[in-house]
Amino acid sequence: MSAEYIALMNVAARIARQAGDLVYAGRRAGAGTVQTKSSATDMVTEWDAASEQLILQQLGLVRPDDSIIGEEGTQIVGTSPYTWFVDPIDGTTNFLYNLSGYAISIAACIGVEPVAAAVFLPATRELFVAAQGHGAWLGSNPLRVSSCESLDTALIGTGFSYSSARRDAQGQRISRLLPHVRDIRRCGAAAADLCFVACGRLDAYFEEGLQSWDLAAGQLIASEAGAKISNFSGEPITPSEVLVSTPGIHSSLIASL
Ligand code: LIP
Repeated sequence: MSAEYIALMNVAARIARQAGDLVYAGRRAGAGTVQTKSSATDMVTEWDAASEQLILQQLGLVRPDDSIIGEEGTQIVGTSPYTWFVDPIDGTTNFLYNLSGYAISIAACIGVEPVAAAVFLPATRELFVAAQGHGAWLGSNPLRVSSCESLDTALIGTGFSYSSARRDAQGQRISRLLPHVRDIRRCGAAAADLCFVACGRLDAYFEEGLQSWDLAAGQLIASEAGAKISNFSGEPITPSEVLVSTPGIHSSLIASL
């Protein structure tokens, strides 16, 4: 089975880079048509749709029997054990504002458990990959989480909801946490935040109210790099409550959240 996970990882990596090159080139020509989804700040551009179409077409060529679930509406039921979770542009607001923090996130899962993953950051051309049981890499460099052992020196990533009502509670949680950590970063794309924990650029990342396509690939990359993953109470992670950190501060973060 392990050789198959490596092969799936390489499929995800190739397609994530192709989709990333498409949207990066597209953005240089302008954001194109833009629509809103769940709120006035939840945006989708024509490049989100174009990226998902490319990913769908490429997966269909090499993995015709697999299921595919995409953020922009793809729901294909296949006959194989694998389901691909696809975020064609994670960090759409960053993309729209021409900020570098957006990513293409592609994961192959058995059920909801990711077994192969790729996250590509087009603006910095960084490709993060992982295969279950084999580790995680940035390019050809193996990844390991930071060695942070204390919350008061920890750099913590987080994100906020598109719903202003939920942001009120999230802001209050951040104001309680901020005096007890090194600092907070809000990068704007969950997949990138999770990869940043995997490579030690962040010591932890937490967020609530994500979707499976935001989480799946970055979750595997972070866990294969040695991160501890759970919900805010230390129970199994779900997209609605994500807490990923270097092991030395995980229990302190649970107590603080
Ligand atoms: C984004 C997430 C991010 C969250 C944003 C948004 P999208 O996903 O990656 O972590 O804070 O609110 O949900 O909508 O750009 O694919």
